[in-house]
Amino acid sequence: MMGRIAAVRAMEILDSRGNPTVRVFVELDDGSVSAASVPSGASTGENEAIELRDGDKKRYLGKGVLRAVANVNTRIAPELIGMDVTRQVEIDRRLIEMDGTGNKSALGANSILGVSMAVARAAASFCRLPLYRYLGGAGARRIPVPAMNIINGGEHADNSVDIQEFMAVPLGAPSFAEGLRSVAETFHTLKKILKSKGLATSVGDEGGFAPNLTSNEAALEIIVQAIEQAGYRPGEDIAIALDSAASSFATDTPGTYNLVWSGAGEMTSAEIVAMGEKWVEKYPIVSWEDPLAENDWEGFADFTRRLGERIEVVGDDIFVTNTRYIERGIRAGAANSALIKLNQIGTVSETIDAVRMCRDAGWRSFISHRSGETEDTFLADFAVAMDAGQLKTGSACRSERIAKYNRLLEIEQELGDRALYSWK
Ligand code: 2PG
Ligand code: MG
Repeated sequence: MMGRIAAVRAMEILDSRGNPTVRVFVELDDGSVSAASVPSGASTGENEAIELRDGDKKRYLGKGVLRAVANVNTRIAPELIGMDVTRQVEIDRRLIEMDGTGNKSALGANSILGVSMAVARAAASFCRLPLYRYLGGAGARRIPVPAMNIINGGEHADNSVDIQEFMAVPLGAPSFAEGLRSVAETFHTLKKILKSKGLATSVGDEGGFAPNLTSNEAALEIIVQAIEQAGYRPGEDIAIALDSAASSFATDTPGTYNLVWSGAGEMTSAEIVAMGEKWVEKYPIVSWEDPLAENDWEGFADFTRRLGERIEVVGDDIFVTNTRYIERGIRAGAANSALIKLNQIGTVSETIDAVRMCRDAGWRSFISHRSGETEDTFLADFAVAMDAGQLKTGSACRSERIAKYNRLLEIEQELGDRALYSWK
C-alpha cells in the first residue's frame, strides 16, 4: 500500500508576533490529514531563502501571506497530487524545480517549507511512526540539550543589550527533564533577582527577560548569579551559550561594528575577538553563535582559531543552513558548528543535507527555532531525528516555545531508558 497525496491546501494563520504565516495541510488517499506551520525570523541573514509577503499595506501592514497560500493551493497542489508521500527528497526536488530560483523567491520559502514539513508529517503518520523516528530512523534516541534563552537583547527586545540571546545550557543534567527543570528554575530565580534590583521582568520575542542593563557583561554576571542562587554550579551543571547576532550591529564598513543598544560604541573585529577571549576566560561560556557579522569571514576564522578548541563557534547568518556557505565555512575554518533553521533554506531535505555536511566535517549542528514561531512542535522531533544533541527554542515562558519543550518531554518519556542525553 502506498500513501498517495490526495490534496494539499494552505491557509494564513498568525505567528507568535501576531504576523501572518503559512499553515499547510496534506491529505492522503486514506483520508488522513497532517498539518505544519512555518516560523519566521527577525534577525535574518541576507542569503536566507525568501519569505513571500503580499506587500499590501491594507492587510497586516503589508505582511500578509495570501500569495504564498495561493501558490500552495493553485500551483503546488496540482503538481503533488498522486505522489508517494514518503518520497521526501523527490517531492522537495520537485518544489525546488517548480520555483526555479536560487532562493525560493518565486513560490516563496514559506509556501515551499510548509508543504515540505506537512509532507514529512503525513508520511510519518502514514508509516505509523512518530515524526522523530520517521525522519531519524530506528536509532533516533538522543534528546537535545536545551539552550534556554533567559535574557534577550538586540533586535529581539527594546532594551540596552546588544547581544541578542543569552542562554542557559543544562549540560550536567542526567536527563532532558532534569535539565529542563534546572534551567526553568534558573529562569524563575533570574526573575526574582531582576525584580529585587528594580529591573524590568518583561520578556522579549523568545521569552527571555529584556532588562535595561548597564552593559552586555552585566547580563553574564547576573546569569551566573541566577545559576548559583538556583542551587546549580555554573559551568558544571549549567553553562552559558550566546548568540551575538552580530550582523545586527555591524556597520557598512566591513570588519567594524557599532554596539548601539548598550552605547558601547564602535568596535573592530579584532576587538570583538579580544572581548570574546576575555569573556570565555571569565564566564562559563560553552557556545557562541554569530560573534561576528555574516560577511566577516575573516573575523569568524580568527575567532575560531583563538577559541574553537575551547568552545563551540556557531555560524547562523553566515551559513543560513545552506550547504554552499557551510562548505565554504568548513574550508575557511570559519566556525565548528552551524545553526540549523528549516526556513532559512526552505525544505526538509535540504536542511537534512546541511546537518549531514556538518557531521561529515566533524562539525556540530545546533537546531534552532525562529523568533517568530507557532505552536507547531515539528522542531522538537526534528532535533531528535538529527541526533544533533542541542536545540534552542526559547525560554521557560511563551507557549510557542514551551510546546517544543513539552514535546521533548513526551519523546523522552516514550523512549524511557533508551533515551540518550549528553552534551557532546
Ligand atoms: C537567531 C534566531 C533565533 P531570528 O538569530 O538565531 O533565535 O533569531 O529568528 O530572529 O533570526
Ligand atoms: Mg542567530
